Amino acid sequence: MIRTVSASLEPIREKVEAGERLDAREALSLWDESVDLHELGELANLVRERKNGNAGYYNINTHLNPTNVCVYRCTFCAFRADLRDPRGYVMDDAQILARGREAVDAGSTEMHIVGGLHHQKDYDWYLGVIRVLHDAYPTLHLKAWTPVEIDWFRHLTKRSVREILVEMRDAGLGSLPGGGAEIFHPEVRDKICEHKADTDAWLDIHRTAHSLGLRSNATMLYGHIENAFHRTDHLLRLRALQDETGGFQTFIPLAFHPDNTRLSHLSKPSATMSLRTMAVSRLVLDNFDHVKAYWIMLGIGTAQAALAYGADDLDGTVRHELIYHDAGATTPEVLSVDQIRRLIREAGRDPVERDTLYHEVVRDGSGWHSGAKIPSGAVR
Ligand code: V47
Repeated sequence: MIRTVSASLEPIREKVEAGERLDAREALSLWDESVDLHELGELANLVRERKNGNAGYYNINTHLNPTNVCVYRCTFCAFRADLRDPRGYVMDDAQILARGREAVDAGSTEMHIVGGLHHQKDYDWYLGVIRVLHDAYPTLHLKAWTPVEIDWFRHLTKRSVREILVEMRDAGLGSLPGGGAEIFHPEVRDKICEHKADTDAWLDIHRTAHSLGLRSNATMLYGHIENAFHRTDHLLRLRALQDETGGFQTFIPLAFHPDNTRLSHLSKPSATMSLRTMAVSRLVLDNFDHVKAYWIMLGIGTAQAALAYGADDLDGTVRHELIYHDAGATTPEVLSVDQIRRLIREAGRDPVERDTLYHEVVRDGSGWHSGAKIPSGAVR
């Protein structure tokens, strides 16, 4: 793939309007600052609207990071701790169950579970996290473990990824979150997270999950040492896997937060960079139904604006998020349902509560159930 190219937006506009796929050269050209950001946003908005109408999705969710102790030292991570670091913690079953109770009482439909790879915890401890939560709270969808954890479990157990995923699924795993993708290109990956699951492992674990009927998300960490070529390469690798499996639900571009990391000398990406990333992602990932503006890391204002630059989802009300807050995010710890609905309405969209697998959530006083599957856009 060529590394730099600048282009007028006109031929791309024609292709997007005709529902045609952008090629690698066109995708790369969209990052050039000579391409007007707002025109780009308008095109991405057209795609968003075709796929999702005027809906602005959100869910009610809670995070659980059972430990921050991690064998890896990714340069961008402020959350991890060494084994003997006073900041290090490990939750026991009682604490995990208390978090589950709190989630259910708050009306959460989903628990997002990721954590460090603890030097002294075996695979059964991680399996137990899923099992105790699912046994106690069977209606809570457990969106847990990225390929980084699954690859670590493979290393610990010497068993196949398929076997591990089947066992996790049988214990209550509902789907996989999108983390651990960072930047796939080895020129960057080898510098920011050289030891953890490599690109082929990341993609292959999602491929295996999809073949088992587990849906998943995908992310891209941008705004650090990568460039337009690496971001384009990342999106194209995801698009190719989605062509093969159709198992991804949502793409989430993640803006790098430098505070308390080994990359703290970098500044965080600007709002315009975030909006461009959202728009380019929406235009290139023509086979993804959803693009998420994760308000925790974008900040509320940029996340609202992103709903006009290709994003159709704000993630959730979120409680107990640590990864971004440890890295300097100044967003609140939690939004109320009224607040998130108001943010979506202010941005001109109709708020729709969804579950993790994109069914509309129906609430009837005390409880909730999943209603109709949210239709996916037929037009690219
Ligand atoms: O993989 C870590 C990123 C990811 C920093 O699937 C950082 O619905 C910025 O994947 N600055 C974890 N980013 C979070 C994640 C996620 C978030 C929301 C929704 C979903 C979903 C998934 O956070 C990591 C890494 O790429 N990250 N540290 C940092 N300092």
